[in-house]
Amino acid sequence: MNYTKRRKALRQALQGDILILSAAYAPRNYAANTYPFHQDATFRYFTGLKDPNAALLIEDSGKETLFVSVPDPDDVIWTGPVPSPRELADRANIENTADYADLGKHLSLSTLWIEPYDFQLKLRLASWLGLSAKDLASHASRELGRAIIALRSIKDDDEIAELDAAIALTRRMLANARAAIEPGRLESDILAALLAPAIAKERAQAFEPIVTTHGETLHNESYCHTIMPQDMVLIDCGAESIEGYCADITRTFPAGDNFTTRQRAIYNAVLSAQKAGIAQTTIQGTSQYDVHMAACRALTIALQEIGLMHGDIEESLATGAHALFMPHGIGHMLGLDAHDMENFGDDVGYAPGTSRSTQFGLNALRLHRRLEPGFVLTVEPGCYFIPELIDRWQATHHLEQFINYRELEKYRDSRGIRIEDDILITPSGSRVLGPGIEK
Ligand SMILES: [Mn+2]
Repeated sequence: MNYTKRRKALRQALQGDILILSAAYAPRNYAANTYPFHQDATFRYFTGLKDPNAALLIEDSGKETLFVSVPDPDDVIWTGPVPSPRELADRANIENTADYADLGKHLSLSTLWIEPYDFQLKLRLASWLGLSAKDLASHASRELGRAIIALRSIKDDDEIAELDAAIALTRRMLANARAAIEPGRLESDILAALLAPAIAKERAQAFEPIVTTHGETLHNESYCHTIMPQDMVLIDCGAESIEGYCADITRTFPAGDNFTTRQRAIYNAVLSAQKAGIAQTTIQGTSQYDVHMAACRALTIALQEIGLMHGDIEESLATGAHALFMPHGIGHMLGLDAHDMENFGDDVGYAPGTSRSTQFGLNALRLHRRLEPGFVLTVEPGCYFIPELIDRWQATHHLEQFINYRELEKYRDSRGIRIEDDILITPSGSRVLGPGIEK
């Protein structure tokens, strides 16, 4: 990774001194017992460093300084030898070093920075600048955020190689998990099988994996259910590469040898939506909104064939009736974060002058804008049967001109299916990243 080139590009995009903070340790129950440390993706993007309590200051003159905490000599008994500030700066090819404790003296109200999402860092930054934490948002530099987004959105060949490697490892995780699926086992048994190939390679997870027989709960974080013969197991997971790039893949497997007839019909509906979405990404100049709608159109057509929906397809799409079955967006950016750069809010996914729809379903579309070569994004349609949501819509006959509630009664316990792959936009179309994962 060419960190020097990235920093130069950032400096040339803006005028003023630029501050970029590393992440800090987050305490679990007291300061020295911490959650696993995870570096801030923007700091890592510009330095490659994985160390906490550091900061990069790029001055308008071009002078670059790495601020690092100077360790207490007695820390060596707990941590072993740690690299010196000079060694860290050399790794990132940064000329100057300074003590992190002095950082505040080098900042002014004209320094450009992005608002931290970590409350510890919010408080530190506020005290350095003489602001209150609640006033940080109004002083943060949206231009700096946009300049960072512009750089991080376009993945170069080194980054794509990392993403391919992360997906290759994720493929092995999914194969290991799939082989472990068997009625009578717990979801947590499958989680253990899923994680083993990554742990053996000392690789972190991009996010807490979802391993569930209740795929209709979109961010299900429990692993307590026993797998029953007619269940499906939905696994949404992603390993990190050595340099911290994230995979994000979802597959849904039958608990037994085969899906039931109804499960197969729904699976094929989701697969047709994913194929339509991926096909849309190959069209030059398309937007992720178009990808979303292409997938929703295919899903609506398939659900009409099953008998769960009816009525005019385009009218149905315009009202968002399909969101009863797919209440989320088609996908998001992927990179050093699984939801890449989402700490910058909708500046990542929405072009200036556009904003999120308020329609149920479309309001969850994180990425909307025109797709450009170098973008990496997910295409992850799903079909879910959320009994509480079905009941709520049915009680008011909501959009019944497009939804066949009587037929839906037979499917209400069908739970959820999602299929997700990671896509690179290329100058001539798009490519599904990774070695190909069976679906
Ligand atoms: Mn995803």
